[in-house]
Amino acid sequence: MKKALITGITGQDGSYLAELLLSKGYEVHGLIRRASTFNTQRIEHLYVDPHDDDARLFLHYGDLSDGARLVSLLSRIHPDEVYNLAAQSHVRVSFDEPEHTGDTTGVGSIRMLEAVRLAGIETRFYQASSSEMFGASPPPQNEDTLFYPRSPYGAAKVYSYWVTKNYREAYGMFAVNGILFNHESPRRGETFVTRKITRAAARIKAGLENEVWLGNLDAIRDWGYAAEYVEGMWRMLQAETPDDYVLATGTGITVRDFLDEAFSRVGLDWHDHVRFDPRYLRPTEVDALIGDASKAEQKLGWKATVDGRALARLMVDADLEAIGYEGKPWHDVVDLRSWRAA
Ligand code: NAP
Ligand code: G4F
Repeated sequence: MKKALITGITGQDGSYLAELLLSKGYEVHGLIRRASTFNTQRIEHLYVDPHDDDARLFLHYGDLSDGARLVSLLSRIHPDEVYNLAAQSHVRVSFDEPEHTGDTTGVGSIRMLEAVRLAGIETRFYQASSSEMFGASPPPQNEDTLFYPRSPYGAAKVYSYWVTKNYREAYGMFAVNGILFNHESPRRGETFVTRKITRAAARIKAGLENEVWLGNLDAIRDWGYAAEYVEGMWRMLQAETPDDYVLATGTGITVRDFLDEAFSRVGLDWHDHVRFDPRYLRPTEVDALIGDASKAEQKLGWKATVDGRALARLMVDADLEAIGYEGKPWHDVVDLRSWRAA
């Protein structure tokens, strides 16, 4: 049985990846942070009491800021594959907490790589690199595009990208960078723009609220479906040789287009509900990210099938369901409030 260690297992991607690896028969180990409240909601459905004989998911307390703990865990677990997904992953927040972002999203990656080296284990290493590294470089962006990060988050990811490549070259480690463009899902954190929009569309439709405050609507993003992207991560670690790959849909739409699609799904006009708050602007913005994933298609046989508009519909439906609506098309429900009261 293959063993994998996932950092960031409680996050959006970590939960889908854990699901995928368990379905492939792996024993999965996850690093989780100690918190005063439960932070494992996204993986609750996968959890089996570790005392049970058939348990294959094991969680360990740890933090990317604690290098010694990472060494001891890696020495003990001896994973065949390590997926380093943990990070302070919010771009806007990285302007508020630049030092913390550098410590986790940047230096955290070299702590993981160094832990693999010091533990003296043979393992394949995946680094969650990001299209934010391209920043101001115009689209389409691929593996050869110049990095020009526009945030402390983007700069920290560039550092992680290069140390991953360096450990591959310096120590012959099977270490790869997955340069992933934005990918979303019903499990997306509620403060990223897609989820903020789909959640608001559902709640406004249900009469639970009436407006949502947003920042820049002109930014273009290449939004794909997270459940498909974790398959690409896994394929990168199954390749014969280590290499870096872009994963993207190849189609970019604006935040405004995403709003249109999400609100139309529930028969609303977003102009009636969206308000502008400059708090959500970034000191420097990334105007347009549209990826060219042809290398991943050719070498890994990976291709995205869900684009940004389909994703908006899928996420709105899931958010309707989350507030009590049970899966019929939205137009079957004339007024969710009366439906809920019934
Ligand atoms: P996410 O939902 O924000 O999850 C981040 C995960 O990292 C959570 O499990 C979080 O734990 C954990 N974490 C944060 N700081 C940590 C620390 N100091 N030590 C240990 N764990 C820590 O992010 P995601 O969307 O799944 O993204 C996964 C990775 O891919 C991230 O590295 C992100 O930067 C990168 N990425 C994401 C996208 C995207 O569009 N989603 C695109 C490109 C790259 P808690 O649950 O306790 O907070
Ligand atoms: O949803 P976002 O916060 O995602 P962003 O900044 O593109 O970063 C995400 O994708 C990266 C890959 O390119 C990941 F590496 C990173 O970890 C993260 O997952 O913002 C998308 C766009 C931005 O242009 C932002 O200015 O939406 C714009 N936006 C407009 N109003 C907003 C809002 N973003 C947020 N979060 N909240 C708003 O109210």
